[in-house]
Amino acid sequence: MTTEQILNTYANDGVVRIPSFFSSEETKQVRQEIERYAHDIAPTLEASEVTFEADGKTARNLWRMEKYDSFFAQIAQKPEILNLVRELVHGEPVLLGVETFSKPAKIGSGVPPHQDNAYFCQAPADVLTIWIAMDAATDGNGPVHYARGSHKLGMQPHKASGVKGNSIGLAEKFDHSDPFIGILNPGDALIHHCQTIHYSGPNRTDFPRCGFLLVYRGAHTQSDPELKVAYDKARASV
Ligand SMILES: O=C(O)CCC(=O)C(=O)O
Repeated sequence: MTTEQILNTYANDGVVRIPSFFSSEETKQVRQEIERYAHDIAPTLEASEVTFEADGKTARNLWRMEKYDSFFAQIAQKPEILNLVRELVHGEPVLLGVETFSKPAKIGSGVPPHQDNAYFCQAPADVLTIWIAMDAATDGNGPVHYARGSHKLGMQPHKASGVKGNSIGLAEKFDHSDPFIGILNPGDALIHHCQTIHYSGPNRTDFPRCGFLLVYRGAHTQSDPELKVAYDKARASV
């Protein structure tokens, strides 16, 4: 895929799939490093840095991994990644976080429909997520679903969701008529805009569906007071 094709699809759809974003060797290495982190580092961290599934012991999300481990700090600074992100966020990339949405086999929980900028609260909305498949994301194991083009709607109201790891979700119904489903092979990536509505179902299969995420903003974006107020209100709502 050329950079121009990536930029055009991202601009039109608010999400773009990039095959083989990581090679199979890189994917294997990152998967091993995630396992090492979950085993050796996560247990030493404050509760806010890991969200567990309902079993109370399997990680659903590892948050801010770049703060605690140099492997994850470094991988987010790879020049070829930054060069692409620079074009997409219209400015110098600033890392917002390295994280996982691990969706383990059998117990992986769903993610309610949301726009990431309801959490990030940045303006202008030059913020994106690179979601890299560590496992195959199939129809059955809870792939990410997107409402294609929904980044053009602007920010929608959110409310408390009751979901651990995704405290808020869309307050109202949204248009499902043009879905984009993130079916991926290991190493493939999705890049989504921070206003693109997305969600995923639970994983009841025997196959894990781990996503490894790199989140960036352009250096020119700023925290938006109105979005912060909306975030606080959404979190406090029932
Ligand atoms: O991995 C998932 O199922 C959801 C990911 C997500 O919500 C995100 O990338 O913001």
